[in-house]
Amino acid sequence: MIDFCGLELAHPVINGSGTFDAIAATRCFGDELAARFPFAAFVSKTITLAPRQGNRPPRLWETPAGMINSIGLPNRGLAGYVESDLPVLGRLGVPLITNVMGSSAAEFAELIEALTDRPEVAAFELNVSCPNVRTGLDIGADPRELQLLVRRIRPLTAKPVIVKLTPNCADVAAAAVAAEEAGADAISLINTLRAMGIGPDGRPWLGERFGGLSGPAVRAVAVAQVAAAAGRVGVPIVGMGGVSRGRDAADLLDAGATLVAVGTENFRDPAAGARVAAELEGILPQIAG
Ligand code: RRO
Repeated sequence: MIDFCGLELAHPVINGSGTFDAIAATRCFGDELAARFPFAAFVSKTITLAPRQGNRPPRLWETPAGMINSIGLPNRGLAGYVESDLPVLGRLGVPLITNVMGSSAAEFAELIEALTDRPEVAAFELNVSCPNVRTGLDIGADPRELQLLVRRIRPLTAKPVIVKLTPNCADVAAAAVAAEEAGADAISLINTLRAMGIGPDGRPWLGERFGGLSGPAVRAVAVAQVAAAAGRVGVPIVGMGGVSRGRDAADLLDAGATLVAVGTENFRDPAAGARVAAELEGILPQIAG
């Protein structure tokens, strides 16, 4: 068992927000999913106060060893999450980490206040790093703004608050320090790297032109940023970015992470979380428990 901010986890592998549709998987596999759930905790996809349709298509572009997404936060909004998603996500058999995003500190606060007493929610992850929408984008890139946000949110819940940092900033370690000083219980990184794909006609392929790059292409960036953050903060770190094998997870743990999240690989192999955890146990038996 691993203690992560007071949550007891069976192993150190969780999912990256928005990369595993546990609701669709429950529809397909029913109770069997919870019996063989691939992650030690489940991070829900980002929710916002109001429902959102997401970005205009195309939303995905494949690169060598990576993927650029410009999904744009489609979600049912807070009310839809509480009514439709929470009853399902609360029965996965692992702690639920709810990922939230607002375009202002007040919006983040409203989301946390509405959800903090829900028994299904074990912890929160603040998405201050989505490179695909205009509002709220730069909070995570500016340590002072990030600190103001986390200071505002911290007193609103007794549950752990994880701050998911953006790699698209001058100094990720400074952002990590700001989050820790403001009371974050943990940080997670990296979100996707701002990127653009040019289509066969010579124009940007994605409907919103820019997107976020993930997958093995970003793995070395993730290792470097986790190491930089780990050198400056004492709170636990959830490391992610291009993890597709146990070896990749071990590298992030060696760089200073406490947990590792699998993201893009889940689209290729929905059982990747369990596989990476099993491979990791062969590499670092003392950690993978
Ligand atoms: O929805 C998205 O397009 C998105 C989000 Br919220 C995020 O945090 N990271 C990303 O790559 N895409």
